[in-house]
Amino acid sequence: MKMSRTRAAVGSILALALLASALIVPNLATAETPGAIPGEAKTVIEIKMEGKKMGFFGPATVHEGEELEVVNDTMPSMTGPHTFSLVTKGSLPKTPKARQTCFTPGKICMGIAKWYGLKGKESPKNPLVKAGKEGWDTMGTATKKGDSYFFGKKGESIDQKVTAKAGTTLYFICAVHAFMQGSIKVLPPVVY
Ligand SMILES: [Cu+2]
Repeated sequence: MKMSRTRAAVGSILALALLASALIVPNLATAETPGAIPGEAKTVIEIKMEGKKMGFFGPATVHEGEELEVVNDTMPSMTGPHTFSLVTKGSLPKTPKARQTCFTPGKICMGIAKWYGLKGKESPKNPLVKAGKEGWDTMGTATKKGDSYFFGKKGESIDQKVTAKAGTTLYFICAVHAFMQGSIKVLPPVVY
């Protein structure tokens, strides 16, 4: 009697273990980056004020396949909204004059508004513009869509995988504040 009860207990533990693995395996199978454990590593870029300087603050590098989160820590009623928009290096306005005229026809800030299907500085209905593959990978120009997110609220964040190839440097800008610019270099994927 005692023996059979133990066997039954072992059997049910095995059944639970099998059930647990059945529940876990499909998640691993759908992971986009083989070798990377989803949720294991996350890189964060913050939109915030440091003293009087408003900008993007984050690390210089991120690994291919890693989650890259961008979070807005500013108050839109004070600063206005922001975008985190991937753009080609050549699209970035470099001089004060180029930044002042960024939101004019043919320039990148107005170009980003057009990615959203907007004519002016109104807020988009859908905050996310997807270009190329899923995740952060495509840098746009004044005439070609790139990946972008529009932040209309404090505390709002967007979290996507970096799908750009290792060796790429992703450049980004805020279409509302052309002086908000940055870049992050994509390193080879981490193998766990
Ligand atoms: Cu901004």
